[in-house]
Amino acid sequence: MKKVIFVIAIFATIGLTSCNGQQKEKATNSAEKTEQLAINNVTFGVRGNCGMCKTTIEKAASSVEGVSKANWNKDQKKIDVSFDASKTTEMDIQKAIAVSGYDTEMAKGNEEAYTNLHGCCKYDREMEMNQNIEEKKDDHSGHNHN
Ligand SMILES: [Cu+2]
Repeated sequence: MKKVIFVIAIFATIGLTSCNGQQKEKATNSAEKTEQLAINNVTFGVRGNCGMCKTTIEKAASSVEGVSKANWNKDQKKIDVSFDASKTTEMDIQKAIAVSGYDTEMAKGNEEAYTNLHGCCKYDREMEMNQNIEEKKDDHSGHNHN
């Protein structure tokens, strides 16, 4: 009888061990998911004129560690950025763009860098940023039933 209990105890131990193994695997998976969730997609206004501006702005944004995607829209004066929230912040990205001479919603373009921009890139510093987007957002909130 004691022997039977001993055998059961062994099997129970094996069962627990393999169960622990599975739990570890699950934990790893959820950690990966959390990492994926840390990718933030943001859109903010950036002033600029042309394709050359686009190159400079996107290069500045992409140079920030953690930024995986940067796409500036010439017509709407806005940029779509994807970044790893555990490595950088939206503010840091806006600052990096400002250092390259371009005004963003939250950071004013560096004066010296602006002066050194190509003639066609010297954008109007009063230019409206993030065009159309704000209107769309306002329209949308108007339809909310909250
Ligand atoms: Cu330009």
